[in-house]
Amino acid sequence: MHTLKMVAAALASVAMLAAPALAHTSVETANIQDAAVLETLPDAFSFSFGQPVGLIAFSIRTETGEIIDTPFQPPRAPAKSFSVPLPDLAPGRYTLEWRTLSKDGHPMDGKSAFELK
Ligand SMILES: [Cu+2]
Repeated sequence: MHTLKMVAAALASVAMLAAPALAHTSVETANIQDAAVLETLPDAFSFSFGQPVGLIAFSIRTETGEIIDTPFQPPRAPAKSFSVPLPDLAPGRYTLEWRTLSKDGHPMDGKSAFELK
């Protein structure tokens, strides 16, 4: 699978370049904050970073650890903001998980857990 190959490549690059995380950028804005309790799920998860990053993986995990399939294809081009369409979800607890690639080639994982009422 394409995404897995890219993640494997990213992991390999981390092993080779175990450098300090100085050039890294983190999430600046997100329309679903970590630990949010939502009455209504937005159509998309929109989030942005301080600098352009590559978004190389995105998934939605249920409380029991299952991955919910989405048609999302990570874009190839680096960008400062992303909008990932969300599927209809039943009430419950979920975690959005993503992996970005910073300019210096290091992958960074992020996540945002939320409860949908
Ligand atoms: Cu780095």
